Amino acid sequence: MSELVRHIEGRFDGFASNLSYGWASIFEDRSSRVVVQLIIDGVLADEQRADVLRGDVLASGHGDGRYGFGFELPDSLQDGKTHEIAIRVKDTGLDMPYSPRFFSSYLHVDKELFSKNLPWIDLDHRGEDILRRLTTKEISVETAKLLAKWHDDGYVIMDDVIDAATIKKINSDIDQAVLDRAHVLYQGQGGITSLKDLRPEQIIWDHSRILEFHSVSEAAAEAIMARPLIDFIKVVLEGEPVAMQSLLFMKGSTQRAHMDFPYVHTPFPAYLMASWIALEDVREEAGPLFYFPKSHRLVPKFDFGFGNLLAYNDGWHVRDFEEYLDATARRIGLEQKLFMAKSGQVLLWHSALVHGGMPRLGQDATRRSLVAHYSPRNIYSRDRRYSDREPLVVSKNGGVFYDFQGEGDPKLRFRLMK
Ligand SMILES: O=C(O)CCC(=O)C(=O)O
Ligand SMILES: [Fe+2]
Repeated sequence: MSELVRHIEGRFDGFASNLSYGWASIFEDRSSRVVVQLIIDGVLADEQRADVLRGDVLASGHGDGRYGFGFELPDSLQDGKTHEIAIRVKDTGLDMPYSPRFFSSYLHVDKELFSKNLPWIDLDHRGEDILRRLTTKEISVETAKLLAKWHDDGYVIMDDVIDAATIKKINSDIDQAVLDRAHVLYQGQGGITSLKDLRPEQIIWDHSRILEFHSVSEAAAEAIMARPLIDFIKVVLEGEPVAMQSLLFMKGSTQRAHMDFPYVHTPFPAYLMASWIALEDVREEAGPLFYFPKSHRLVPKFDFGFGNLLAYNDGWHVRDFEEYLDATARRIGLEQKLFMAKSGQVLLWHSALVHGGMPRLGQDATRRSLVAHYSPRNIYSRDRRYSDREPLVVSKNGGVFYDFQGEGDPKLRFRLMK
């Protein structure tokens, strides 16, 4: 038959839900049907005759219009990674127009999945568990107290875990990065760019942040990987912690009430924690961090649509989420607390703790802080920025982070490059 094939008409239209669909027909032989193949990440996965009636194809004058195909994509593609999907004509071995396309599965975590996958400390019987670990000397009295607080309130505050010299060095690294306009990721209103590509007047600290500063500043890495933080995270999450990202704020975020897990995606959202490290004393006019103790347990999770607790787009439902959280926390009667931190103090919070940044009273008031998110490495085994590659793992103090700027060259790590 291959000699007969002159022109294949049609296209790979795209995805509808988990179906990849399109149509294919032989221009010279409208009565024939074409066999098409589904190729996933370069590997033949399925084939079928393209013979489904497509009204639009018929209407546009192509034979009897029975040239449609639709492949169901396997569930294994729902893994949070991006997959290359091509449709190939079997006889010619040629890919259809608009191949390949890229299929990005959305992680879907519903209420049941969330509540069935809780770390031990979130379970009801935690009291006995803490006691048992204390008796077997697995944990110290100090850690037991922190764990009880974590279970009840969804946060802990740690003093004296990051020394003044480290904080001072982070601050001078920041000043130098800004002065030199080093290659440091800057996320502002217009998306993510590098400080080095901005003119000084374009660098503003309202509603903006620096990303992954721990990859270029060893002091920042030292802080987010401080031994007492990593030790505590390890006990809570029962695994080797990976610091998956860091955010550096120069001013109060003024971010409205939210939980972090809908935005920082992992398949097991309860296995996610954040640290907030004060890089200077927080003053009231700078818009302190606020949080609602116990909200991680007592505020029912918000449905972003189709039962998914994870958010995928900015927009109206994010506003609804924020309003819902604020209203619900208050309706339940939860107390709102402010973190009037001293430089070097750390607040760790549960991924479902409701928190945000208070409005700034003084527009110029700074409030430097460093935020990091952690997950167990066995759950978060790939760098979210390069999910198709083995991550570049840097070990520190019993935890790891995935290096960014080094890109395989450790000599470039912890350097502010222009
Ligand atoms: O520092 C703040 O105001 C809030 C930061 C925050 O919510 C976050 O980074 O997740
Ligand atoms: Fe947050």
